[in-house]
Amino acid sequence: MGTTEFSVREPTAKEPTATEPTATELAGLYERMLLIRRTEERLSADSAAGKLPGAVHLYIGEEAVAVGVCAHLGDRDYVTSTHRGHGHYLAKGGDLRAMMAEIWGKREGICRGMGGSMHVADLSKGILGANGIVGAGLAIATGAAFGARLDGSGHVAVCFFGDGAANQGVLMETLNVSTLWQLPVIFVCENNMFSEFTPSHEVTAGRIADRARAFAMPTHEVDGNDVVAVWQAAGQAVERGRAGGGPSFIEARTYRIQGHFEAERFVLAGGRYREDAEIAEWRARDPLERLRARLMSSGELGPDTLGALDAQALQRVDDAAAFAEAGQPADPDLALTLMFAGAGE
Ligand SMILES: Cc1ncc(C[n+]2csc(CCOP(=O)(O)OP(=O)(O)O)c2C)c(N)n1
Repeated sequence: MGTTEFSVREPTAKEPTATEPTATELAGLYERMLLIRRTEERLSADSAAGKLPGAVHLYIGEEAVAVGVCAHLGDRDYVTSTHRGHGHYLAKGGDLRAMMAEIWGKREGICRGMGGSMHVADLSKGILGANGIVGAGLAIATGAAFGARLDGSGHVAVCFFGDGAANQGVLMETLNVSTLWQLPVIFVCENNMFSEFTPSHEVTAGRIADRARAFAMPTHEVDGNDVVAVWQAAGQAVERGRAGGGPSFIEARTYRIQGHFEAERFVLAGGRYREDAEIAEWRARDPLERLRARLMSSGELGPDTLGALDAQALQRVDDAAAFAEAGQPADPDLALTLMFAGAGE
């Protein structure tokens, strides 16, 4: 131990401790969650109206995870996302208009309309991309953290991934190498209890967080619908990563309120994979409503301010949707040129 450049983590006496968000921070968390929620409600409606060119996987009900984590990140920190990536992109500060245009397949999109919903990315904001390959972000984030470690920049990389992705072999590889090399990566497992139409308990053995514990990695298991709990765990993990304390693992238990993707009913053809009562139970734990109730009861934000924030979010979403609808269709000639780094610039 200690003979290589990258030493194995020794627990230190100075582990980060959880703090409480200020009233301003809480309001910021609420505003960001609200924007994601209203954006995706609009996408759901536009998908049902047949306006969107492809499938959209919505994050409704899971917003507290992305927002609670990304509140601690700056533009030079990295995130990798999943096929359910709009919330991560917006929580990390991605441009709403450019994301909407991307989902609509327009040239004005953040990837010129060539990527669509499952590939929203903005490298200038450290958003390394949503990804249709389940589990792919694990290795990408670990590589980004390796770069940050070599640069000594103090930046961290966050990998958001699902409980389904937690069953990919690459999780073991990245837990191993990030521990061995003490990389500033934060693994955030969004355990929403389903992998497509299969309940987690049918395909996942043991507790997911225990996989990280096997590497003696600092691990947090949190209520993913409680943005403050997520914010606190992420704050500790980010602080640890920036200070050279190596990787952390957060398992956030949450639930996706919408289907695996919008219009899934056409695939299911009348088949069912979850009960209405279960969805209702989770609706009652809606992370946005919980934060709203907390802000109201503590008197931190009154009904007028909350109403104004709602109107503002809706206005931003309307503006972005109009921008996307009025955009130019993506240029098919870019399909080959954009295959290669540096091409098409
Ligand atoms: C490597 C790979 N295997 C399978 C799929 C098909 N697939 C798409 S989404 C998904 C479920 C992923 O579940 P989870 O990681 O829990 O994410 P969630 O959809 O619940 O957010 C699967 C199996 C894929 N896209 N990539």
